[in-house]
Parts: sequence; structure tokens; C-alpha cells
Amino acid sequence: MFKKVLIANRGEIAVRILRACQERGLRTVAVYSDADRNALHVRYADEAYRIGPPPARESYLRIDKIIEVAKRCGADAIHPGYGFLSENDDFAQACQDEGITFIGPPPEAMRLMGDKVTARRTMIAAGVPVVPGSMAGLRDDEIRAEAERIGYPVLIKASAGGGGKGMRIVRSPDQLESALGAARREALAAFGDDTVYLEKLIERPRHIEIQVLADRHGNVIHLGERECSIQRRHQKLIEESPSVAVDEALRARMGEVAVRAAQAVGYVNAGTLEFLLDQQGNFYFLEMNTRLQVEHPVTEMVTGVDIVKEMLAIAAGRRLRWKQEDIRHKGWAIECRITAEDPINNFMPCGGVITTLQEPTGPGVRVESGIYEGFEVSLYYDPMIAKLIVWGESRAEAILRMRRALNEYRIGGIKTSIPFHQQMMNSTQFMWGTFDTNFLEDRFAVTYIERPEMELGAAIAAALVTHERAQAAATMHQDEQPVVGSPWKRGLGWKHVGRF
Ligand code: MV4
Repeated sequence: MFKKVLIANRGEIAVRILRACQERGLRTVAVYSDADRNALHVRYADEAYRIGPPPARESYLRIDKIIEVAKRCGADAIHPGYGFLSENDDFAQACQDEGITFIGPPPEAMRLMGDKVTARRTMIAAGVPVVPGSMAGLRDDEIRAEAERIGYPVLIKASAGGGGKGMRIVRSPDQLESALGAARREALAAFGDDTVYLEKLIERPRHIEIQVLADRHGNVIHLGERECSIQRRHQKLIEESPSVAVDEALRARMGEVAVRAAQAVGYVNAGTLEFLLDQQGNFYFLEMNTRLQVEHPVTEMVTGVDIVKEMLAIAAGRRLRWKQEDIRHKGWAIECRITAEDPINNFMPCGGVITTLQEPTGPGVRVESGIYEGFEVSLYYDPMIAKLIVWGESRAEAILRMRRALNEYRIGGIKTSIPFHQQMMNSTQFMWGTFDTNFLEDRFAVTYIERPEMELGAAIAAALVTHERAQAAATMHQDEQPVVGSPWKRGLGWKHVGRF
């Protein structure tokens, strides 16, 4: 087992990883840029080393500087967190070459899943469902023929990158030529590569992802799903586990596919398979994240598994402690990403000094944060400053608890996304759970107050009644006795989600 871990990250995730290391009796090393000289992760670590000026490309992305610090201080393991170098196979390779344990997957697995076309081919070979589509690198005339074969509507996607850049929906042949031109131009500008490919458009999909854990001894398990459809410009804002759209049978199918996908690439450590789920309950591979994810705490809250500690154990060569049948799910967890952005002003990033801080607490409330009173939030990095996660016995209780926790949360001196989350938790559509990835763009403007005539209390009461009724109805169907049991058992599914 390694003895000293360098955390090659900053902010809330660096603090999160530090805590797991310290609870495992490991020495901890922080690295920081000049903008983070007084950051929380620097304060909490046993040792801290400056790696450069604020810009990430001169500090947190500098493989040479991070490896140099690790060698200088005798760190025998590195945890990359998420973002920055966490999916950089050159970094994983550099650690391996220097005899430093990389707490994550092997570089080969990163490479296989990092390239979208290779990942798609690998998944098809492994029998993982992918969206019907074309090969990449086709000429425009070949694409026209492919669009006819696939059948409209189709989606044009950029081969060189994700996040929605270079994506264009084409609903009829007459739109194809102009959409192709626009997609190629955007892909070239964003990725320096105008190669595109086609996929069948999945209308109003949900983004459902499955957490997997794989050890070095061939054992792979999944920890259930996370619902991540509430996104803005492909940035997740709210995640939850389980999903109202996934019942026990669908969870088992998605989990089995996710495990098979991980095995197909020789995956080791924590990883996440992302899927699109259509309105008929079919799911399709989207991509694999070969790292720990921001939203991992919602899975931890409903399974009781400390994913970061399992990453440490797996990296140290330990066998997984559980078989798939040992994994139990209890209750419902929701995470709200707290960002230094102004939701009333188009989520404009707003830095500044935090003049007051009152974090929520109490039963079922968890705050993962990298801030404190007096800390200066800089805009050199991602605007996410904290995550608020709650657990409840049911989704309705989790929503009520999130509402209570958000009302306690006070961050003075900067604007934050808290008002957006408060409005979302008051939204009857969110409470119904019938959203999809288009929800924010289509139907939820921050300044729009839904059904003002409906008293908030009435909306909450209706959510509670609806939820318990849906559970009881689902239970009745199976056991004929109205026992309100785990939401994991009955998966409300869209057909079950009640209406007010
Ligand atoms: C899709 C899709 C519908 N049909 N592919 C968005 C970025 C990249 N991760 C893939 N994305 C999508 N691919 C097909 N064939 C809809 C989206 C999509 C989306 C997916 C997940 C989460 C949020 C999204 C927001 C808009 C579109």
C-alpha cells in the first residue's frame, strides 16, 4: 500500500480526496497555483507545494511540474480527481513510468474510451447498444446516403469532441446541406477537425449513467444509476440517484451492460458509463468517463459505498469487498452544484471574496466544499465552489430536505446558483420527475414562476401524496398489500409518475 498521496487537483474535490486519504492513515500532499495559495485543500494537506501561476495550463495541467513535486516529496501515489489531467493518458503513463501509483484506470483503457470512434467500435464489438449511426470521416454525398439509410431525424456530431459542439439536428433532406456546413465549421473552430458522423436522433432523451468499480483481479460491479438530465449547455446542474425512469429490471439490464463495457476495455478502478435513455425505455451508450465524477456522492449516499476509499484500495491492489449481490440501495439522494454564477443573469460567472458563509447541516445533509469565509473565488477555474447533497427515504423527502438545506445556505459576497436550485426544487415539473435533457432549454426559465396560484405548501403536499400513492400503487400490483417500501424496488417509471 502506498503511504503518501499527491492530490493533483484543487477545490472541493481535492478536499474530498484528502479526507478519504487521511481517514485511511495516508500522508497527503497538495499542489496549488498562486491563486490557491490560501485554499482549503492547501490548509488541510500535510504538505503543500506551489506548481505555478494561476492559469491551469501553467499549473494544474503541467504534468512535468506535478511529477517533479511527487518525486521531490516522496509521494508514491497520485489521485487526479476530475477534470484537469484525470483522463489524460500521458499523465497516467508518466506516473506509471516513474513508479508512482496512478489512482485511476490504466492508460490503455483511457485511450480506448477517449476517442469517440474507437469507443463506439469497441462497444459494438462488446454487444453494448449504441445509437444507430454512420462511420466517421464520410464525404457530404456519402452522408446524404447514410441519412436516408438511418432515417430522419438524424443528428450530426463532431468526431473530435463532445459537449454538444458541432451538433446539428436534421429533420428532413432539404436541411442536410446547410446543417452539415454549420456543423463542420463549428467542429473545425472548436476542435481543429471538421470530421463529423451521423446518429439517429433520440428524441427527448434522459442522461442516465452507471457507476462501475473494477479491481485488478477481474472483478467488476456496478453501483446503480444516476439521473443527470438537468443540464445547461451540457453542464450538469442537478443529479440524483435513483432515477424515476429506471425500475429494477431496467437497472439490472443497464448495470449488466455497463459491467460488460468496462470488461471490454480492461477497465480498472472507478468509472462511469453514460447512456441516453429514450421514452420507450431503450438505452444507448454515449461515452465512458474514465475518472471519478463530480456527482459520485449521490451514489455514495444511497449505497453506503465510499467510492474514493474504494479507488485507493483498488489502486493498492486490493480485491473488491463486494459481489454484485451485496450491493443494496436505500432511499433517494439529490445533488445541487453550487456555482459562483448569477442564474438571473444568464449564469454569468461572478468571482469575489466570500464575506459570510453558513453551510446547511442536520439529518441527511452533506456539503462538499472548497470555500470558507474570507476565501477569494477566482475565475481562473470552473465556477463550481461546492456541492450540496441530501438523502431522503423517498424522492419527495429528498426534495423537501433539499429545499430546507438550500434555505439554510448563506454565501455572502458573491452571486451563486442557489436561487436557481431553490426555484427548481419548487418546480412542479421537477417534482413530477418527467424532465429530459431538453428540460432546461425548453421549459424552465429561471425567472419563470410556475403556477403562481399553487401554494408552495400545496405543491409539496401534492408531491408527497403523489409519490407515496405511486409507491403504494406499484407495491399493490406486486404484493397486494400496501407496503410503502424502497423506491429502488418499484422504480416509478414514467408511467407511474403521478400527476397532481
Ligand atoms: C444525442 C442526443 C440525442 N440523440 N445523441 C449531448 C452532448 C453529448 N454528450 C451527446 N449529447 C446528445 N447526444 C443522439 N443520437 C442528445 C444529446 C443531448 C444531451 C445528452 C446528454 C445530456 C444532455 C444533453 C443535452 C442536449 C443534447
